[in-house]
Amino acid sequence: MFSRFTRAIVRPPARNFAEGLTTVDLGAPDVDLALRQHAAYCDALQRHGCDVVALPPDAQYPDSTFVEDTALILPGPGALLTRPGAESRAGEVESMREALRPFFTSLPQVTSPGTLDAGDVCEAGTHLFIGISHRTNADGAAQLTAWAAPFGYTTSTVNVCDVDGILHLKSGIAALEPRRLVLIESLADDPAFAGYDIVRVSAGEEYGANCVRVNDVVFISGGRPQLHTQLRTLGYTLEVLDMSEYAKMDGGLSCLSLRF
Ligand code: CIR
Repeated sequence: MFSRFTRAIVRPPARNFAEGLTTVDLGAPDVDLALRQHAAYCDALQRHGCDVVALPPDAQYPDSTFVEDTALILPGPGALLTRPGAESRAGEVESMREALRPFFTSLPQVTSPGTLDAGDVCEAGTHLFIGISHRTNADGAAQLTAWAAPFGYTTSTVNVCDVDGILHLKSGIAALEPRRLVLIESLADDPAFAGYDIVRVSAGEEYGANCVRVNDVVFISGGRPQLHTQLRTLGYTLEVLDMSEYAKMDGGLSCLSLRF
């Protein structure tokens, strides 16, 4: 079974969203459109069972709308604050600590020399795939493993440093069930995923791999018709969301919320 979410923490982008980090060349985001897309995303979270806590936009950190990177929340161990791999994002964790305090009695944090962006962590039941990326290092992965293992979680690492078009592991993978993964072609044959039921994302639709199971539906970005058909054929109900302005800043759909 997949855990059901009842809460989500989000943070709308600030007016200087375009000053955040990006490796893609899709032009500057339109902040007003990004805000409308964010509102639609929050509305979808609410319609599918989540109480949404919206933190105020924070212009000090233009990437801070991507709240998922700052903490990992798992049934059992609770919440782990991360240590983001990009220096300009390190300070985002402090306000997340305050936002999570009402919900978790203990809030440990990844410490130096470890770095971890939670966008690099894909939870498939009680197995965690951890991407070793330009943001997450082996020490960060080891700290996450030590935190989660006492609660029955296993982990494995997948090196995505040289995978084209991938900022974080979850830019190219989603777990829809404990044993079913959506994967981009360049990751689909990685031995780490052997034995899993794999939904392969067609060329040109890679951004769609960053979809999220939210209770009874799958949130997925618009404009990926083949992947939509593949998932509907498997019996999933889709909540299709326009993510164009977040894609311009290298952000996927999962990064816009912390769900628990
Ligand atoms: C960054 O480079 O950190 C942001 N512009 C995008 C982060 C996206 N987060 C995610 O995929 N988990």
